[in-house]
Amino acid sequence: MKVALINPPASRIIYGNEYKLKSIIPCLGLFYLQSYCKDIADIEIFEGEFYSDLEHFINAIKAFNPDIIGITSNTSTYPLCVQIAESVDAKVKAVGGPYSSFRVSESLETFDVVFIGDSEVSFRMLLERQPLETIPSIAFKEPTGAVVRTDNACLPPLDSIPFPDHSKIQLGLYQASPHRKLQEPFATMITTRGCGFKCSFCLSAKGGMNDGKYRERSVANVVQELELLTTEFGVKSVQFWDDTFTMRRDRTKELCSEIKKLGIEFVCNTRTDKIDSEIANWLADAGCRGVFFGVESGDQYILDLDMHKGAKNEQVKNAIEYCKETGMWSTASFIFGSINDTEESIQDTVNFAVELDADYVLFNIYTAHPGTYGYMEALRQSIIDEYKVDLERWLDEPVGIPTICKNLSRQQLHKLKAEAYVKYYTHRGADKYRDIIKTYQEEILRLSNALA
Ligand code: B12
Ligand code: SF4
Repeated sequence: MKVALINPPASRIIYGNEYKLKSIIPCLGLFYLQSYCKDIADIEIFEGEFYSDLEHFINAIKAFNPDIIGITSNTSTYPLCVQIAESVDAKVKAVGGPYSSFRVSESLETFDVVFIGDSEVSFRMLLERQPLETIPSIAFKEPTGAVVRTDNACLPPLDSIPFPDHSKIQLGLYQASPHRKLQEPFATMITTRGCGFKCSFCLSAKGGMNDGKYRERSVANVVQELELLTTEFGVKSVQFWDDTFTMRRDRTKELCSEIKKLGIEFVCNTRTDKIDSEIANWLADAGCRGVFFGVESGDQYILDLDMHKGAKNEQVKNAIEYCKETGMWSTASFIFGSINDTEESIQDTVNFAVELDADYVLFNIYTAHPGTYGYMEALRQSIIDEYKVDLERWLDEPVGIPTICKNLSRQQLHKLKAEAYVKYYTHRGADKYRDIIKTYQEEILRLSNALA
Protein backbone atom coordinates (compact mmCIF):
# COMPACT_ATOMS: atom_id res chain seq x y z
CA MET A 1 0.00 0.00 0.00
CA LYS A 2 1.44 3.37 -1.03
CA VAL A 3 0.77 6.39 1.14
CA ALA A 4 1.69 9.98 0.26
CA LEU A 5 1.91 12.31 3.26
CA ILE A 6 1.82 15.86 2.01
CA ASN A 7 2.90 19.24 3.40
CA PRO A 8 1.61 21.95 1.01
CA PRO A 9 4.01 24.79 0.14
CA ALA A 10 3.18 27.64 2.50
CA SER A 11 5.79 30.34 2.20
CA ARG A 12 4.63 31.92 -1.05
CA ILE A 13 1.08 32.11 0.23
CA ILE A 14 2.09 33.73 3.44
CA TYR A 15 4.87 35.97 2.28
CA GLY A 16 4.11 36.52 -1.44
CA ASN A 17 6.03 35.66 -4.59
CA GLU A 18 8.97 37.92 -3.85
CA TYR A 19 9.66 36.10 -0.63
CA LYS A 20 13.02 34.39 -0.73
CA LEU A 21 12.64 31.25 1.28
CA LYS A 22 14.92 31.50 4.25
CA SER A 23 14.10 28.35 6.18
CA ILE A 24 12.58 24.97 5.43
CA ILE A 25 11.62 23.06 8.54
CA PRO A 26 10.78 19.34 8.48
CA CYS A 27 7.09 18.79 9.14
CA LEU A 28 7.51 16.68 12.29
CA GLY A 29 3.83 15.73 12.47
CA LEU A 30 4.08 13.88 9.15
CA PHE A 31 7.42 12.32 10.07
CA TYR A 32 5.91 10.97 13.27
CA LEU A 33 2.97 9.47 11.35
CA GLN A 34 5.44 7.86 8.98
CA SER A 35 7.63 6.39 11.72
CA TYR A 36 4.60 5.03 13.58
CA CYS A 37 3.25 3.25 10.49
CA LYS A 38 6.31 2.47 8.37
CA ASP A 39 6.13 -1.29 8.98
CA ILE A 40 2.69 -1.59 7.37
CA ALA A 41 2.88 0.72 4.35
CA ASP A 42 5.24 2.34 1.85
CA ILE A 43 5.01 5.93 3.08
CA GLU A 44 6.59 8.84 1.24
CA ILE A 45 6.63 12.44 2.54
CA PHE A 46 6.13 15.20 -0.03
CA GLU A 47 7.45 18.60 1.06
CA GLY A 48 5.96 21.45 -0.94
CA GLU A 49 8.78 23.88 -0.22
CA PHE A 50 11.19 21.70 -2.24
CA TYR A 51 9.32 22.36 -5.49
CA SER A 52 9.44 25.41 -7.76
CA ASP A 53 5.66 25.55 -8.12
CA LEU A 54 2.45 23.75 -7.29
CA GLU A 55 2.25 22.00 -10.67
CA HIS A 56 5.63 20.28 -10.22
CA PHE A 57 4.66 19.37 -6.68
CA ILE A 58 1.36 17.79 -7.74
CA ASN A 59 3.07 15.95 -10.60
CA ALA A 60 5.58 14.43 -8.19
CA ILE A 61 2.76 13.17 -5.96
CA LYS A 62 0.90 11.75 -8.99
CA ALA A 63 4.06 9.99 -10.20
CA PHE A 64 4.22 8.15 -6.85
CA ASN A 65 0.73 6.82 -7.61
CA PRO A 66 -0.50 6.66 -4.01
CA ASP A 67 -3.38 4.53 -2.75
CA ILE A 68 -3.91 6.93 0.14
CA ILE A 69 -3.05 10.61 0.44
CA GLY A 70 -2.84 12.36 3.79
CA ILE A 71 -2.44 16.13 3.82
CA THR A 72 -1.50 18.29 6.79
CA SER A 73 -3.50 21.48 7.03
CA ASN A 74 -3.22 24.81 8.75
CA THR A 75 -5.29 27.92 8.27
CA SER A 76 -3.09 29.47 5.63
CA THR A 77 -2.58 26.33 3.59
CA TYR A 78 -6.10 24.90 3.64
CA PRO A 79 -7.07 26.13 0.14
CA LEU A 80 -3.93 24.43 -1.19
CA CYS A 81 -4.86 21.21 0.61
CA VAL A 82 -8.13 21.25 -1.31
CA GLN A 83 -6.41 22.03 -4.62
CA ILE A 84 -3.93 19.18 -4.15
CA ALA A 85 -6.63 16.70 -3.04
CA GLU A 86 -8.74 17.55 -6.08
CA SER A 87 -5.79 17.08 -8.46
CA VAL A 88 -4.52 13.72 -7.22
CA ASP A 89 -6.36 10.39 -7.58
CA ALA A 90 -6.34 8.12 -4.54
CA LYS A 91 -8.66 5.55 -2.99
CA VAL A 92 -8.70 7.42 0.31
CA LYS A 93 -8.10 11.12 0.84
CA ALA A 94 -7.33 12.09 4.43
CA VAL A 95 -6.58 15.38 6.10
CA GLY A 96 -5.34 16.31 9.58
CA GLY A 97 -3.52 19.05 11.45
CA PRO A 98 -4.47 22.30 13.17
CA TYR A 99 -7.04 23.65 10.66
CA SER A 100 -9.05 20.55 9.75
CA SER A 101 -9.19 19.40 13.36
CA PHE A 102 -11.53 22.35 14.01
CA ARG A 103 -13.18 22.51 10.57
CA VAL A 104 -14.60 19.05 10.24
CA SER A 105 -17.66 19.77 8.08
CA GLU A 106 -15.76 21.99 5.68
CA SER A 107 -12.99 19.37 5.39
CA LEU A 108 -15.49 16.61 4.65
CA GLU A 109 -16.60 18.55 1.55
CA THR A 110 -13.27 17.46 0.00
CA PHE A 111 -11.81 14.66 2.10
CA ASP A 112 -13.04 11.16 3.02
CA VAL A 113 -11.61 11.20 6.54
CA VAL A 114 -10.63 14.01 8.91
CA PHE A 115 -8.14 13.29 11.71
CA ILE A 116 -8.63 15.38 14.82
CA GLY A 117 -5.59 16.14 16.99
CA ASP A 118 -2.61 13.81 17.40
CA SER A 119 -3.16 10.89 15.08
CA GLU A 120 -0.37 8.31 15.18
CA VAL A 121 -2.68 5.62 16.59
CA SER A 122 -5.74 6.43 14.49
CA PHE A 123 -3.82 6.81 11.22
CA ARG A 124 -2.25 3.40 11.78
CA MET A 125 -5.71 1.95 12.31
CA LEU A 126 -6.84 3.44 9.00
CA LEU A 127 -3.86 1.85 7.21
CA GLU A 128 -4.73 -1.45 8.93
CA ARG A 129 -8.16 -1.10 7.29
CA GLN A 130 -10.00 -1.16 10.60
CA PRO A 131 -13.67 -0.09 10.34
CA LEU A 132 -13.87 3.72 10.41
CA GLU A 133 -16.35 3.79 13.29
CA THR A 134 -13.81 1.99 15.51
CA ILE A 135 -11.02 4.50 14.84
CA PRO A 136 -10.79 7.19 17.53
CA SER A 137 -10.72 10.96 16.93
CA ILE A 138 -11.75 10.99 13.30
CA ALA A 139 -14.73 12.22 11.30
CA PHE A 140 -16.23 10.82 8.12
CA LYS A 141 -19.51 10.82 6.21
CA GLU A 142 -21.90 7.89 6.18
CA PRO A 143 -23.45 6.97 2.80
CA THR A 144 -26.53 8.91 3.95
CA GLY A 145 -24.37 12.02 4.21
CA ALA A 146 -24.56 12.12 8.01
CA VAL A 147 -21.30 13.16 9.65
CA VAL A 148 -19.85 10.69 12.19
CA ARG A 149 -17.39 11.99 14.77
CA THR A 150 -15.78 9.16 16.76
CA ASP A 151 -14.73 9.40 20.41
CA ASN A 152 -11.44 10.96 21.41
CA ALA A 153 -8.39 8.76 21.50
CA CYS A 154 -6.44 8.25 24.64
CA LEU A 155 -3.11 9.69 23.56
CA PRO A 156 -0.19 7.24 23.55
CA PRO A 157 2.77 7.88 25.87
CA LEU A 158 5.22 9.92 23.80
CA ASP A 159 8.10 7.51 24.52
CA SER A 160 6.15 4.79 22.71
CA ILE A 161 6.24 6.71 19.41
CA PRO A 162 9.35 5.90 17.34
CA PHE A 163 11.64 8.81 16.43
CA PRO A 164 11.11 10.48 13.08
CA ASP A 165 13.14 8.65 10.45
CA HIS A 166 16.07 11.06 10.30
CA SER A 167 17.61 9.27 7.32
CA LYS A 168 14.52 10.36 5.39
CA ILE A 169 14.71 13.92 6.60
CA GLN A 170 17.45 14.41 3.99
CA LEU A 171 19.78 16.43 6.12
CA GLY A 172 21.06 19.31 4.07
CA LEU A 173 17.85 19.96 2.15
CA TYR A 174 16.17 21.54 5.14
CA GLN A 175 17.56 24.75 6.55
CA ALA A 176 17.14 26.62 9.82
CA SER A 177 16.31 30.34 9.88
CA PRO A 178 19.64 32.12 9.32
CA HIS A 179 19.06 34.48 12.24
CA ARG A 180 19.07 31.53 14.61
CA LYS A 181 22.75 31.11 13.65
CA LEU A 182 22.67 27.36 14.07
CA GLN A 183 25.66 25.29 13.03
CA GLU A 184 25.07 22.87 10.13
CA PRO A 185 23.98 20.15 10.00
CA PHE A 186 21.02 21.04 12.12
CA ALA A 187 18.00 18.99 13.14
CA THR A 188 14.61 19.74 14.64
CA MET A 189 13.04 17.90 17.53
CA ILE A 190 10.08 18.15 19.85
CA THR A 191 10.41 16.77 23.39
CA THR A 192 6.96 17.67 24.73
CA ARG A 193 3.56 18.24 23.17
CA GLY A 194 0.88 20.72 24.17
CA CYS A 195 1.13 23.50 26.69
CA GLY A 196 -2.16 24.03 28.47
CA PHE A 197 -1.89 27.73 29.31
CA LYS A 198 -4.84 29.78 28.16
CA CYS A 199 -3.47 32.16 25.50
CA SER A 200 -6.44 33.20 23.40
CA PHE A 201 -4.69 33.02 20.00
CA CYS A 202 -2.92 29.68 20.40
CA LEU A 203 -3.91 26.15 19.51
CA SER A 204 -1.60 24.63 22.10
CA ALA A 205 -3.74 26.27 24.78
CA LYS A 206 -6.42 24.55 26.83
CA GLY A 207 -9.36 23.87 24.52
CA GLY A 208 -7.09 23.65 21.45
CA MET A 209 -5.36 20.63 19.88
CA ASN A 210 -5.68 17.65 22.23
CA ASP A 211 -7.22 20.14 24.65
CA GLY A 212 -3.72 21.60 25.05
CA LYS A 213 -2.74 18.65 27.23
CA TYR A 214 0.94 18.97 28.16
CA ARG A 215 2.83 15.70 27.67
CA GLU A 216 6.51 14.91 28.02
CA ARG A 217 9.00 12.50 26.59
CA SER A 218 11.37 11.13 29.23
CA VAL A 219 14.81 12.70 29.35
CA ALA A 220 16.33 9.29 28.52
CA ASN A 221 14.20 9.03 25.39
CA VAL A 222 15.18 12.55 24.26
CA VAL A 223 18.87 11.84 24.88
CA GLN A 224 18.63 8.63 22.83
CA GLU A 225 17.38 10.63 19.84
CA LEU A 226 20.03 13.30 20.34
CA GLU A 227 22.75 10.64 20.46
CA LEU A 228 21.44 9.13 17.25
CA LEU A 229 21.48 12.54 15.59
CA THR A 230 25.03 13.35 16.67
CA THR A 231 26.63 9.95 16.07
CA GLU A 232 24.85 8.82 12.89
CA PHE A 233 24.16 12.14 11.23
CA GLY A 234 26.87 14.43 12.62
CA VAL A 235 24.25 16.91 13.79
CA LYS A 236 25.82 19.93 15.47
CA SER A 237 22.76 21.90 16.45
CA VAL A 238 19.11 21.34 17.27
CA GLN A 239 16.05 23.53 17.08
CA PHE A 240 13.59 22.37 19.75
CA TRP A 241 10.00 23.10 18.74
CA ASP A 242 8.44 22.47 22.16
CA ASP A 243 5.88 25.14 22.95
CA THR A 244 7.32 25.68 26.41
CA PHE A 245 10.71 23.97 26.61
CA THR A 246 11.33 24.88 30.26
CA MET A 247 7.84 24.01 31.49
CA ARG A 248 9.08 21.90 34.40
CA ARG A 249 12.09 23.05 36.33
CA ASP A 250 13.41 19.60 37.40
CA ARG A 251 13.11 18.18 33.91
CA THR A 252 14.83 21.25 32.44
CA LYS A 253 17.73 20.85 34.84
CA GLU A 254 18.12 17.16 34.07
CA LEU A 255 17.74 17.62 30.32
CA CYS A 256 20.28 20.45 30.25
CA SER A 257 22.87 18.47 32.14
CA GLU A 258 22.45 15.59 29.63
CA ILE A 259 22.57 17.86 26.58
CA LYS A 260 25.77 19.45 27.87
CA LYS A 261 27.54 16.10 27.63
CA LEU A 262 26.76 15.91 23.90
CA GLY A 263 28.47 19.20 23.07
CA ILE A 264 25.80 20.48 20.71
CA GLU A 265 24.16 23.88 20.28
CA PHE A 266 20.44 24.42 20.49
CA VAL A 267 17.65 26.99 20.51
CA CYS A 268 14.22 26.76 22.10
CA ASN A 269 10.95 28.54 22.86
CA THR A 270 9.50 29.24 26.27
CA ARG A 271 7.33 31.55 28.35
CA THR A 272 8.79 34.56 30.11
CA ASP A 273 7.46 33.30 33.44
CA LYS A 274 9.13 29.92 32.91
CA ILE A 275 12.69 31.21 33.07
CA ASP A 276 14.78 32.67 35.87
CA SER A 277 18.48 33.31 36.22
CA GLU A 278 19.19 29.73 37.33
CA ILE A 279 17.28 28.20 34.40
CA ALA A 280 18.97 30.64 31.99
CA ASN A 281 22.34 29.50 33.31
CA TRP A 282 21.45 25.81 32.87
CA LEU A 283 20.35 26.50 29.30
CA ALA A 284 23.39 28.57 28.34
CA ASP A 285 25.76 26.13 30.00
CA ALA A 286 24.19 23.25 28.06
CA GLY A 287 24.79 25.00 24.70
CA CYS A 288 21.60 27.01 24.26
CA ARG A 289 22.31 29.92 21.90
CA GLY A 290 18.95 31.65 22.01
CA VAL A 291 15.41 31.67 23.32
CA PHE A 292 12.18 32.72 21.61
CA PHE A 293 9.52 34.32 23.84
CA GLY A 294 5.92 35.11 23.00
CA VAL A 295 5.52 38.51 24.69
CA GLU A 296 2.39 39.53 22.72
CA SER A 297 1.60 42.98 24.17
CA GLY A 298 3.30 45.67 26.21
CA ASP A 299 -0.07 46.78 27.54
CA GLN A 300 -0.83 44.70 30.64
CA TYR A 301 -4.59 45.28 30.24
CA ILE A 302 -4.59 43.84 26.69
CA LEU A 303 -2.25 41.06 27.80
CA ASP A 304 -4.73 40.01 30.48
CA LEU A 305 -8.07 40.89 28.89
CA ASP A 306 -7.50 39.82 25.26
CA MET A 307 -4.49 37.54 25.22
CA HIS A 308 -5.06 35.65 28.51
CA LYS A 309 -1.30 35.34 28.65
CA GLY A 310 -0.99 35.02 32.41
CA ALA A 311 2.47 36.64 32.46
CA LYS A 312 3.46 40.05 33.77
CA ASN A 313 5.48 42.60 31.83
CA GLU A 314 7.95 42.71 34.71
CA GLN A 315 8.64 39.00 34.08
CA VAL A 316 9.19 39.78 30.40
CA LYS A 317 11.87 42.36 31.23
CA ASN A 318 13.59 39.88 33.55
CA ALA A 319 13.48 37.08 30.97
CA ILE A 320 15.23 39.20 28.32
CA GLU A 321 17.74 40.33 30.94
CA TYR A 322 18.57 36.72 31.94
CA CYS A 323 19.33 35.96 28.28
CA LYS A 324 21.60 38.99 27.99
CA GLU A 325 23.43 38.05 31.20
CA THR A 326 24.09 34.51 30.01
CA GLY A 327 25.01 35.47 26.43
CA MET A 328 21.99 33.90 24.73
CA TRP A 329 20.12 35.89 22.08
CA SER A 330 16.46 36.52 22.68
CA THR A 331 13.52 37.01 20.33
CA ALA A 332 10.43 38.85 21.55
CA SER A 333 7.32 38.20 19.50
CA PHE A 334 4.32 40.57 19.63
CA ILE A 335 0.77 40.45 18.30
CA PHE A 336 -1.16 43.53 17.12
CA GLY A 337 -4.91 43.61 16.68
CA SER A 338 -6.55 41.57 19.42
CA ILE A 339 -10.20 42.42 20.00
CA ASN A 340 -9.67 45.52 22.17
CA ASP A 341 -6.26 46.67 20.90
CA THR A 342 -6.09 50.37 20.05
CA GLU A 343 -3.54 52.60 18.39
CA GLU A 344 -2.46 53.68 21.91
CA SER A 345 -2.04 50.14 23.26
CA ILE A 346 -0.05 49.23 20.15
CA GLN A 347 2.19 52.29 20.61
CA ASP A 348 2.72 51.16 24.22
CA THR A 349 3.66 47.73 22.91
CA VAL A 350 6.19 49.20 20.47
CA ASN A 351 7.70 51.38 23.20
CA PHE A 352 7.91 48.32 25.40
CA ALA A 353 9.64 46.37 22.60
CA VAL A 354 12.21 49.14 22.23
CA GLU A 355 12.72 49.31 25.97
CA LEU A 356 13.22 45.52 26.16
CA ASP A 357 15.91 45.67 23.51
CA ALA A 358 15.73 41.96 22.68
CA ASP A 359 18.06 40.89 19.86
CA TYR A 360 15.15 40.16 17.53
CA VAL A 361 11.50 41.14 17.44
CA LEU A 362 8.52 39.91 15.49
CA PHE A 363 5.41 42.04 15.08
CA ASN A 364 2.50 39.87 13.94
CA ILE A 365 -1.15 40.55 13.24
CA TYR A 366 -3.64 38.57 15.31
CA THR A 367 -5.13 35.66 13.38
CA ALA A 368 -8.16 34.07 14.97
CA HIS A 369 -7.55 30.42 14.10
CA PRO A 370 -10.54 28.08 14.39
CA GLY A 371 -10.20 26.15 17.64
CA THR A 372 -8.82 29.07 19.62
CA TYR A 373 -10.58 31.02 22.35
CA GLY A 374 -10.03 34.26 20.38
CA TYR A 375 -11.92 32.82 17.42
CA MET A 376 -14.86 31.73 19.57
CA GLU A 377 -14.94 35.10 21.32
CA ALA A 378 -14.90 37.02 18.03
CA LEU A 379 -17.81 34.87 16.80
CA ARG A 380 -19.66 35.37 20.09
CA GLN A 381 -19.29 39.12 19.85
CA SER A 382 -20.33 38.97 16.15
CA ILE A 383 -17.07 40.63 15.09
CA ILE A 384 -16.53 37.93 12.46
CA ASP A 385 -18.56 35.16 10.87
CA GLU A 386 -17.25 31.64 10.37
CA TYR A 387 -14.78 32.42 7.63
CA LYS A 388 -13.38 30.42 4.75
CA VAL A 389 -9.80 31.16 3.84
CA ASP A 390 -9.86 33.01 0.54
CA LEU A 391 -6.73 32.13 -1.41
CA GLU A 392 -7.34 34.73 -4.12
CA ARG A 393 -7.60 37.55 -1.63
CA TRP A 394 -4.71 36.14 0.39
CA LEU A 395 -2.43 36.27 -2.63
CA ASP A 396 -3.48 39.88 -3.30
CA GLU A 397 -2.40 41.21 0.07
CA PRO A 398 -2.51 38.82 3.00
CA VAL A 399 -6.16 39.38 3.84
CA GLY A 400 -7.67 35.93 3.40
CA ILE A 401 -8.71 35.91 7.04
CA PRO A 402 -10.75 38.63 8.77
CA THR A 403 -9.16 40.60 11.58
CA ILE A 404 -10.97 40.67 14.91
CA CYS A 405 -9.84 44.07 16.18
CA LYS A 406 -12.83 46.28 17.01
CA ASN A 407 -10.85 49.51 16.69
CA LEU A 408 -8.46 49.10 13.76
CA SER A 409 -8.75 47.85 10.17
CA ARG A 410 -6.29 45.36 8.70
CA GLN A 411 -4.60 48.12 6.69
CA GLN A 412 -4.23 50.27 9.78
CA LEU A 413 -2.70 47.28 11.57
CA HIS A 414 -0.28 46.70 8.69
CA LYS A 415 0.74 50.34 8.82
CA LEU A 416 1.27 50.20 12.58
CA LYS A 417 3.32 47.04 12.06
CA ALA A 418 5.57 48.70 9.46
CA GLU A 419 5.97 51.74 11.75
CA ALA A 420 6.86 49.44 14.64
CA TYR A 421 9.67 47.83 12.62
CA VAL A 422 11.00 51.27 11.59
CA LYS A 423 11.07 52.38 15.21
CA TYR A 424 12.65 49.16 16.45
CA TYR A 425 15.36 49.01 13.75
CA THR A 426 16.12 52.73 14.07
CA HIS A 427 16.65 52.10 17.76
CA ARG A 428 18.91 49.11 17.01
CA GLY A 429 21.04 51.12 14.58
CA ALA A 430 19.78 53.37 11.77
CA ASP A 431 22.94 52.79 9.70
CA LYS A 432 23.17 49.07 10.21
CA TYR A 433 19.52 48.52 9.26
CA ARG A 434 19.27 51.23 6.56
CA ASP A 435 17.89 48.92 3.84
CA ILE A 436 15.28 47.22 5.98
CA ILE A 437 14.14 50.60 7.39
CA LYS A 438 13.79 51.94 3.83
CA THR A 439 11.63 48.97 2.83
CA TYR A 440 9.28 49.53 5.76
CA GLN A 441 9.15 53.29 5.08
CA GLU A 442 8.00 52.56 1.52
CA GLU A 443 5.38 50.22 2.92
CA ILE A 444 4.15 52.97 5.28
CA LEU A 445 3.87 55.38 2.35
CA ARG A 446 1.92 52.84 0.28
CA LEU A 447 -0.46 52.10 3.16
CA SER A 448 -0.88 55.79 4.00
CA ASN A 449 -1.93 56.46 0.40
CA ALA A 450 -4.31 53.51 0.46
CA LEU A 451 -5.83 54.72 3.72
CA ALA A 452 -6.15 58.38 2.62
C1 B12 B 1 7.26 23.97 14.07
C2 B12 B 1 6.14 24.93 13.77
C3 B12 B 1 6.27 25.73 12.63
C4 B12 B 1 7.48 25.64 11.70
C5 B12 B 1 7.42 24.45 10.78
C6 B12 B 1 6.09 23.99 10.33
C7 B12 B 1 6.17 22.61 9.75
N1 B12 B 1 6.65 22.45 8.55
O1 B12 B 1 5.80 21.68 10.43
C8 B12 B 1 7.45 27.02 10.99
C9 B12 B 1 8.35 27.97 11.74
C10 B12 B 1 7.87 27.02 9.53
C11 B12 B 1 6.00 27.41 11.21
C12 B12 B 1 5.38 28.36 10.46
C13 B12 B 1 4.07 28.77 10.67
N2 B12 B 1 3.29 28.42 11.69
CO1 B12 B 1 3.74 27.06 12.96
N3 B12 B 1 4.05 25.85 14.35
C14 B12 B 1 5.01 25.03 14.61
C15 B12 B 1 4.75 24.31 15.96
C16 B12 B 1 5.45 25.11 17.05
C17 B12 B 1 5.14 22.86 16.08
C18 B12 B 1 4.59 21.94 14.97
C19 B12 B 1 4.93 20.52 15.31
O2 B12 B 1 5.93 19.99 14.84
N4 B12 B 1 4.14 19.88 16.19
C20 B12 B 1 4.36 18.53 16.64
C21 B12 B 1 3.61 17.51 15.77
C22 B12 B 1 3.86 16.12 16.28
O3 B12 B 1 2.23 17.79 15.89
P1 B12 B 1 1.31 18.22 14.64
O4 B12 B 1 2.10 18.97 13.65
O5 B12 B 1 0.10 18.85 15.16
O6 B12 B 1 0.94 16.81 13.95
C23 B12 B 1 0.10 15.85 14.58
C24 B12 B 1 -1.43 16.08 14.37
O7 B12 B 1 -1.78 17.41 14.07
C25 B12 B 1 -1.83 15.14 13.28
N5 B12 B 1 -1.67 15.55 11.88
C26 B12 B 1 -1.09 16.62 11.35
N6 B12 B 1 -1.16 16.59 10.01
C27 B12 B 1 -1.80 15.46 9.67
C28 B12 B 1 -2.12 14.93 8.43
C29 B12 B 1 -2.78 13.69 8.38
C30 B12 B 1 -3.11 13.10 7.05
C31 B12 B 1 -3.10 13.00 9.57
C32 B12 B 1 -3.74 11.67 9.51
C33 B12 B 1 -2.79 13.56 10.82
C34 B12 B 1 -2.13 14.76 10.85
O8 B12 B 1 -0.96 14.03 13.52
C35 B12 B 1 0.34 14.53 13.87
C36 B12 B 1 1.03 13.52 14.77
O9 B12 B 1 0.30 13.32 15.95
C37 B12 B 1 3.18 24.46 16.05
C38 B12 B 1 2.62 24.43 17.45
C39 B12 B 1 2.50 23.00 17.94
N7 B12 B 1 2.87 22.81 19.14
O10 B12 B 1 2.11 22.07 17.22
C40 B12 B 1 2.95 25.78 15.32
C41 B12 B 1 1.65 25.98 14.52
C42 B12 B 1 1.39 24.74 13.71
N8 B12 B 1 2.00 27.07 13.62
C43 B12 B 1 1.05 27.91 13.45
C44 B12 B 1 1.12 29.06 12.60
C45 B12 B 1 -0.01 30.04 12.69
C46 B12 B 1 2.19 29.24 11.74
C47 B12 B 1 2.39 30.37 10.71
C48 B12 B 1 1.14 30.84 9.98
C49 B12 B 1 3.07 31.53 11.41
C50 B12 B 1 3.35 32.70 10.48
N9 B12 B 1 2.58 33.76 10.59
O11 B12 B 1 4.24 32.64 9.68
C51 B12 B 1 3.37 29.70 9.75
C52 B12 B 1 2.60 28.89 8.70
C53 B12 B 1 3.40 27.77 8.09
C54 B12 B 1 2.58 26.91 7.19
N10 B12 B 1 3.10 25.74 6.86
O12 B12 B 1 1.49 27.23 6.81
C55 B12 B 1 -0.19 27.51 14.21
C56 B12 B 1 -1.21 26.90 13.24
C57 B12 B 1 -2.62 27.35 13.49
C58 B12 B 1 -3.46 27.13 12.28
N11 B12 B 1 -4.69 26.69 12.46
O13 B12 B 1 -3.05 27.36 11.17
C59 B12 B 1 0.39 26.53 15.28
C60 B12 B 1 -0.57 25.43 15.71
C61 B12 B 1 0.79 27.39 16.50
C62 B12 B 1 -0.39 28.14 17.10
N12 B12 B 1 -0.43 29.42 16.99
O14 B12 B 1 -1.28 27.64 17.67
N13 B12 B 1 5.43 26.72 12.23
S1 SF4 C 1 2.26 29.79 26.54
FE1 SF4 C 1 2.75 29.75 24.36
S2 SF4 C 1 2.33 27.67 23.68
FE2 SF4 C 1 1.36 27.92 25.70
S3 SF4 C 1 -0.75 28.47 25.27
FE3 SF4 C 1 0.40 30.39 25.48
S4 SF4 C 1 1.14 30.94 23.42
FE4 SF4 C 1 0.45 28.79 23.38
